Amino acid sequence: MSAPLDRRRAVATLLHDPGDLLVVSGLGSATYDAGAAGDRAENFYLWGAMGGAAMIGLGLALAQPSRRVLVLTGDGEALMGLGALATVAAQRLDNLAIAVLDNGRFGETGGQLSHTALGADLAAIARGCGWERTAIADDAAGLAALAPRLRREPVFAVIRIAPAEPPRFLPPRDGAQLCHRFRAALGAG
Ligand SMILES: Cc1ncc(C[n+]2csc(CCOP(=O)(O)OP(=O)(O)O)c2C)c(N)n1
Ligand SMILES: [Mg+2]
Repeated sequence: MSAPLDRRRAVATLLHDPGDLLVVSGLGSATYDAGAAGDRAENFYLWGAMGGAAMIGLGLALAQPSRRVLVLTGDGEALMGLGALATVAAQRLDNLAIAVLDNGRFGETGGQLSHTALGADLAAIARGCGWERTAIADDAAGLAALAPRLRREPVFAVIRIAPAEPPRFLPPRDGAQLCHRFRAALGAG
């Protein structure tokens, strides 16, 4: 059996050479991972709004149909906004993908077991919500195959990562600044 995926390395793989990919990262660890992979204006970090990452990604993908959007978030964050999966699927967008970093834990708040460690299957839930394309990556080969799909397909992916927490990497936290530079990167002034 291969080693469980390290979250920092996994996200570095997903966000390698990102081009103009728009990234919405869920609060806490997913945001640290996205920042550690390389802070950029096209990253919209959520420092709160738990449960809202998929819906923010949806709004962005609707508003920017010519851009690709990747929502990168945690299992706990995704579990808090499950209804969003049905709403996103119903829109049948081509330019939005969701990747859930699933450690089976609420890592940020002390590592309490999440529902995915207790029987909930997010990929199956997404399929039940109408997502036609779902994927699970739990090793390096699976991740390497998934990475390009996240840039070109409307896929909901679960990436099973080890529960270990790397040191926090804190990208910018000023919401107004993040908003302005993101808008500027979109050419929205
Ligand atoms: C509404 C709300 N409830 C709870 C929290 C506290 N909280 C912050 S991050 C987090 C857990 C996030 O878990 P997950 O998305 O799986 O991230 P990871 O395990 O990668 O840290 C919790 C419970 C919060 N910030 N907002
Ligand atoms: Mg988690």
